[in-house]
Amino acid sequence: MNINVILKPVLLFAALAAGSQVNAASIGSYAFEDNAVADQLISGQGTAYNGTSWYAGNRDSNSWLTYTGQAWANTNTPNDTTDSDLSTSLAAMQGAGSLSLELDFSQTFALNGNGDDLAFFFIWDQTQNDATVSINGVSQALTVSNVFSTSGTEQVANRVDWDGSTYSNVRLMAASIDLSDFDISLGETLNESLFIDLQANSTSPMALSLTAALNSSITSISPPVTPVPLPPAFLLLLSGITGLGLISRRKKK
Ligand SMILES: [Ca+2]
Repeated sequence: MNINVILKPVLLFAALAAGSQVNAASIGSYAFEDNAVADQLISGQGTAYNGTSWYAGNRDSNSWLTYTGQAWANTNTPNDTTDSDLSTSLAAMQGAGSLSLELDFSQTFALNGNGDDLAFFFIWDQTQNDATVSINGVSQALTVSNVFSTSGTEQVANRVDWDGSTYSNVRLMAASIDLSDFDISLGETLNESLFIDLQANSTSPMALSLTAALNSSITSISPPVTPVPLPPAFLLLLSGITGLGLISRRKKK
């Protein structure tokens, strides 16, 4: 049992509730600012399960439905992947098709710093499942592995409610990416949402519980703007306008 992971969701939530106060947080060997959690689910496509309820996302209508046991009904956007709690998640289930989630950060900007920049945390065994991240029009399959502390202790998720039971020591896995692989320059912030596609190829749910920016900035940093040379046609037009001006001035005389 790992106390760090048990306490971490509580500590994260406390920092988020405090607002502007920014402190360092960590999950195993992954370190990030407390407010650097993707806290917005912009849209979703496909069927999701959170251990208790089923949801269906429709990106075109930017809406979510939930299953009442008899029919699908409108619902608010589920927040299981956008809270700061590792024990809650949205999952793609075997046979239910792929689940695509569009995520964003509202309190910070993910920054392309040195090394990996974004970490995705999953619960349950993901060794047979697939996840693909798309940013800036570039897609990359995630390589997911167990999470360890800096001293080498394997981390787990606790208090996971699933199918009517509460589980401890649930396998915690993570994958990280470098924004340089997505055509984002070093020192540049991510100024758009990111997409993650989840596919369960096994009976183990492909369950995303939390996304963190390992490098972040409270202000948007754009790459330096290089001057655009004027096209030759525009220069010709400009000289034509100047010429007309000269003619009209001559006519007035
Ligand atoms: Ca990087």
